[in-house]
Amino acid sequence: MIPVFKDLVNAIRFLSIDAVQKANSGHPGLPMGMADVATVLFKYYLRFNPKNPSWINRDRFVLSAGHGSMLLYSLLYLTGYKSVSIKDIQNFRQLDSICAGHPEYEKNSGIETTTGPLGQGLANAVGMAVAEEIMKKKFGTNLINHKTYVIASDGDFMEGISHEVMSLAGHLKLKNLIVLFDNNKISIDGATSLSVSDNYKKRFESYGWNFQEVNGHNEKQVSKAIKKSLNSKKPNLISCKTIIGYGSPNKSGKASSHGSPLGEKEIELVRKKLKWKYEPFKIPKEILNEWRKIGDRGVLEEEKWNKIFKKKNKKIKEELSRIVNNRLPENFDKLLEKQKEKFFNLKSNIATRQGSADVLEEITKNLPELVGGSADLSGSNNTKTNHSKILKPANFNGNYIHYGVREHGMAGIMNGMALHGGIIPYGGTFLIFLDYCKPSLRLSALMGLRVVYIFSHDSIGLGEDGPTHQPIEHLAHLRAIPNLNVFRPADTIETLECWEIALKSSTNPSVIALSRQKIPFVTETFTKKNMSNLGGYELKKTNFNPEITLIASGSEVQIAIDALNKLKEININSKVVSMPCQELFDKQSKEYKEKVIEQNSKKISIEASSIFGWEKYVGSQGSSLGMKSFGKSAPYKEIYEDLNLTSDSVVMIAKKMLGK
Ligand SMILES: Cc1ncc(C[n+]2csc(CCOP(=O)(O)OP(=O)(O)O)c2C)c(N)n1
Repeated sequence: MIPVFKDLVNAIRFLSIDAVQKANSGHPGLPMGMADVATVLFKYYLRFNPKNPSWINRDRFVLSAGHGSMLLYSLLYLTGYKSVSIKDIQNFRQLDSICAGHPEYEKNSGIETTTGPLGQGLANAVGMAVAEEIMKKKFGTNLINHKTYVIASDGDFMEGISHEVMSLAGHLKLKNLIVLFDNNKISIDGATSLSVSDNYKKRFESYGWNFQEVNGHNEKQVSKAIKKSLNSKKPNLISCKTIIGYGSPNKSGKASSHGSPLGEKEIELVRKKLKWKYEPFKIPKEILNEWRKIGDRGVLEEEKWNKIFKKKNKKIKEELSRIVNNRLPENFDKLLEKQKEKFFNLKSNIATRQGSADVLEEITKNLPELVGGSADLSGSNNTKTNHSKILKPANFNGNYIHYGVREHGMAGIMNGMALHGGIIPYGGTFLIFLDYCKPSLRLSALMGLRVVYIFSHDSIGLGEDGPTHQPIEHLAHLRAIPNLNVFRPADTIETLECWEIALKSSTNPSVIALSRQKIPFVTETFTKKNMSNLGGYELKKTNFNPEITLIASGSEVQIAIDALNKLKEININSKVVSMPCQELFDKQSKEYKEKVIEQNSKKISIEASSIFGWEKYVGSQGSSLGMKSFGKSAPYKEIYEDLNLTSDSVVMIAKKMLGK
């Protein structure tokens, strides 16, 4: 038997429907409908090496419509990735199988990103395409020059994030981005005409994209369209008209094939219709070999690339492997140390957003892999420095992105850049607008990506902009997300320390929450040690046996210090613990934690934010001073007074606690 194109395609279809049937859950419709398109892509165009899924110059393939995960797992198995075996496919959706319900990013596996929340993959792909262009500019077209392909579905384009990222991609002229749209006009509730009447051609063309439309079941048409995209000057969208659940006599073209097993009887009918006479999970040797040959092509591709790489000068080779392997420059620690000393000598009473700008001024000069940006708040977040060079349309010689007012897009794009490798993304907005980018931030944490979120204007301390702009529940919300460090530094020293930790955290994202208002310098003694790395530490105390432990973060550390001084005047001994990062403090030893938060003392936490979560430090006998309502519009000092977030309130609480 000599396999033909249709045999390769049907291998995907049957692996997918049989796996979904065995799991008794999953989405057969998309893999059945997009199997032709995916086969054209993998057979003729995609440059990838299953033997080395991390090859830096591979084409990226993103399945944005993550519910169609069996399409991806089938492709990985068929082309010979070690990460996905036939056993894994048989274990689709079972505990610890790499073939999870929706694709979950795993380094070196061929699963390039975690998808499932619609629209996210599209955003990641834009980030990957940006990263590719930036790295190409740095290392030259013969080292970095690849495409980013995406399969996206109706739902991806309904989501708001798609508008944000496609608009930016069009603006930037990301020509190496090719999106294959599974235009089957069906979603869960039924026909997409229930909710959409967009003119896709006009929509995408108005963003500055190339638009083509083809029959997604016609090999030649799909291939011709991809070929045409390869030489375009703009991002490309190929609308592939497909039939969801293709091949199913009773369910194709219907929402019923979208998200549940077809059923044994229907699968039998599909087998007959598509003339597939093989048992579930049995791919005939000839067909498997044909697929494996497609995978093997990539070995040669990478070998060719390796030869070019070897001929490059030492500096380029070392720099590329340094950034791809997440290593910071050798002199990096020294630079920070010097800056820390400078900050300590200056003792500046400045807003932490300004402190962050001072840190960035130094690191943007010395860390070429750092790519910053802001969602139209550059001057407020202080993310742009004298060494920031702006990325312009079709000109990627830079390290700073004006994302426009697109917080969600920014976060999804940052994930894509981090996933691509060779880039450390940071991006800014106000902490309140976490609400506008949280779905992507959650995925940064889930995937364990080094992405740095700069969230300034971190409390009622921002003042006059009022309650719409004053975050209340946001820190508690962030602290509830696993694998995320939430920093709220108290002065320039802590700000520098938090930045250092964020840049060195290669398996988790970081949020650095920064004040708008000026705050006093609070560090008492100079040490080279990164104290913020302990999460919380003793900053000041009046006696060896404090009766009160005051725990505060960020701008409220000063309130704690004032309270300590006032308590001293009335002969109450206390101590102040600065807690820039609860997550890191929680990781310390029991002894350390009990030493810092004196067990025999009464505890009070102070933070201009929801008190939710502080119970774990103050205990049932303690007290938390914070926000129980929304904020107010007024000069910030008046808001603090009005809401009793003052050192006098702390003193009153302390006295009451001690019965004095
Ligand atoms: C952000 C988000 N909202 C909702 C869902 C649940 N969901 C999964 S697929 C889907 C839509 C399916 O339609 P389409 O994208 O056209 O996929 P197809 O039916 O063609 O497979 C929805 C609403 C999701 N995965 N992500």
